[in-house]
Amino acid sequence: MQSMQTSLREQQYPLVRQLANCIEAVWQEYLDLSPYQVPEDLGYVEGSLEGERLAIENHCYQTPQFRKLHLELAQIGKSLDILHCVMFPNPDYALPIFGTDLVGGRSGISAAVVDLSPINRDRSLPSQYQAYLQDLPMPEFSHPRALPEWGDIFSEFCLFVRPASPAEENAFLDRVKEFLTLHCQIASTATPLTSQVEIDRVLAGQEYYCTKQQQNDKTRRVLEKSFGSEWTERYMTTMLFDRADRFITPEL
Ligand code: BLA
Repeated sequence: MQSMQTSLREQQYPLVRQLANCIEAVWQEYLDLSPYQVPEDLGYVEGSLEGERLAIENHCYQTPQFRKLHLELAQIGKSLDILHCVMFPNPDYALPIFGTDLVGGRSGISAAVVDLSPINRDRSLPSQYQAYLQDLPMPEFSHPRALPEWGDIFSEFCLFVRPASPAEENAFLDRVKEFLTLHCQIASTATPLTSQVEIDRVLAGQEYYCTKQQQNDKTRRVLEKSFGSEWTERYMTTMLFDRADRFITPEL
């Protein structure tokens, strides 16, 4: 099993592999990682209902601030490589949701997305994030892409492009590293909420994010082709975009 997992990453498009390595390195540098129990049958999955083989490997961790750090690598046939990553904060931390998605193959990456998505009602990022991000120079990309209709969850700093050259691929990688480093630094010194009302607001914000992401038909279609609609629904709602349990803080 382990060797299969290692070899999937080795076979993937260089930017997918580089981004996976970068994400894990930043996590290890800034966060206090512990294992996260992936449902037994979902750590490594392979399917092929019609057409090509789809292989998925999941790497998950948790930390004091994050209930789930999820890095997923997928490969469809020999041609399509996918990286998906979401960091779900614990509901007692009013932190945005870091997410990134890379979709591509032999001829290049067609979609590269990264964002720190706000979870509060007015859809703005905390001031620490704003202050840093608004001064960050924005690299030029020759092929920006338009967000889909469900994309109202993303912040004004969301980057969504088709990187058209090795230089643009590197610029995307640098951008993800900047977002991720900032996020891990802020998170590791954040203080937890103590008010149930505020915690409930975080939960509602995370739930809205998940509901919208579950509307991504492009993800759904790819998974349904290999695994069918029932499995896909379960995977999208339990593994990709699951809701946090509502926990009650002890009376203070
Ligand atoms: C797009 N995601 C896509 C596309 C595919 C997938 C095939 C279309 C690529 C293109 O338009 O060029 C497929 N993505 C997957 C699959 C998985 C996956 C199968 O993660 C997992 C197994 N998606 C996310 C996250 C973000 C995200 C965390 O999972 C952002 C933070 C965004 N993906 C995202 C967006 C699009 C996309 C915005 C474009 C959707 C569109 O144009 O309609």
